[in-house]
Amino acid sequence: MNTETVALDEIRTRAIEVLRLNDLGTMTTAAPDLYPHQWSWDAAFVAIGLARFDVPRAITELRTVIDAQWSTGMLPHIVFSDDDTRYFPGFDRWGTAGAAARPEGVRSTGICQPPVHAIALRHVVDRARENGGADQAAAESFLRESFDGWYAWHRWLAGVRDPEGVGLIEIHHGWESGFDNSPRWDGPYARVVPGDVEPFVRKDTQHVGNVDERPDDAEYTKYLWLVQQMASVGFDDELVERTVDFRVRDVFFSGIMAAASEVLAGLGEEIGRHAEARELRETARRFRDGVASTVDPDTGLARDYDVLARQWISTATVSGFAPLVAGGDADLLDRQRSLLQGPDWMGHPSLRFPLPPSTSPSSPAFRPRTYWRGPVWPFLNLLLGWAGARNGQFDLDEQLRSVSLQQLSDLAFGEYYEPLTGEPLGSLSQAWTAAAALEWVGQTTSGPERRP
Ligand code: 2M8
Repeated sequence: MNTETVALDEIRTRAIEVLRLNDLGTMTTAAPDLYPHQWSWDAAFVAIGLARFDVPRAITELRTVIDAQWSTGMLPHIVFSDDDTRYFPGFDRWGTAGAAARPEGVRSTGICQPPVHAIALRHVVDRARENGGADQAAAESFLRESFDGWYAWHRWLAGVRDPEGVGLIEIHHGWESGFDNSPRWDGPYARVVPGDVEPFVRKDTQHVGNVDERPDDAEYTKYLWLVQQMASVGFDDELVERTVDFRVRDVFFSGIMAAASEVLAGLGEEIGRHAEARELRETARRFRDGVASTVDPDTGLARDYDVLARQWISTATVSGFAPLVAGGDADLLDRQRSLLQGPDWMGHPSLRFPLPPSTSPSSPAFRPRTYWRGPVWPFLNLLLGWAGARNGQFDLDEQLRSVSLQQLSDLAFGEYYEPLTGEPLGSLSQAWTAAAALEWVGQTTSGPERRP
């Protein structure tokens, strides 16, 4: 056994331990202390990792996500476990108890996160088919059983969050983007003026090494104000849009929407759902075009759009690479790939590892230790690598995979990493980081199935 194989075996073993540590049976907590519940897009990445060693458990993870689906089609961003002690804001504070569309018996929030789920389901089905036998039967049966749910989710997003058909998803909270306190949202949040926010005591700051890594109390007050606004109208889709002080077309969310709609179309075709597949391919095209239309000709980066202020958002964050995720025009993808590998991003000379930081180190908004304002997020690199391989950019996929594995050989499975020092920050034993590691190790050891 050479050194690389030993290291990979160890990463795999420890990553499995992390997923087991976070396993509550039917859901995997996003992190052991900081996040003791199931988050929607974390669960999708977790399912990708689980599928590398336990296909039935990967199916269970996705089943928990889909079982929490609201009658509108929305998938809530958190499905709460029974642990009401360690996370704020918990189920009671969300005010979703009386929301008409929430399925009875499932405690959840009333907002959503990016739709990575179909991409996860694709991975689960592929791993199950490689294994054959009971795994294959279970995954194929789950695909048939759950397809209508995923399809309804995509229809809800396309219809309710892009009613004008511009090919961009509108979000109503930074938490919906998953990039919570990214400098992308500084402009929109600067215009949110909270009314009376009920008093609160945060818990997140107790679980990280330094409170400066997390959003501050003023930011949290705005986050809670938006929740209160949505709760005041029972999380009704139409009323929320008219009420809430944060309305932004999120380009990265939209890129994922394009990619996942294409993937879901392919899964639909495999089970004979041709009409739905045609519609999903059309949805994918609409969002690919929508994402491409936001690209700033000066910077080459895609942009969000602040609906209330009628302004483009041009901060240099990794979300500017939404076209790579969405797919589409070969020239645009080539330009984006060069930009990503260039000196403002992965090629920046100060980086410990050549991996994309969440904000460009060349931007004045870059904060290397603060959550979504600069650190490297391994799960995002998995997504970018997957997209790169799908786009035929195998060098990008390979670089992201091999360098990320070097970074993760510290075995801390940090929530995010300091880009200049490589230090793990936020929560350790973060589930989707372990899952990303498992997927990368699996790709290396089980053969180059995604490469030419
Ligand atoms: C972070 O977000 C939650 C709120 O949803 C939080 O800070 O309390 C984000 O990184 C988000 O993208 C992620 O899904 C979640 C759980 O890992 O944590």
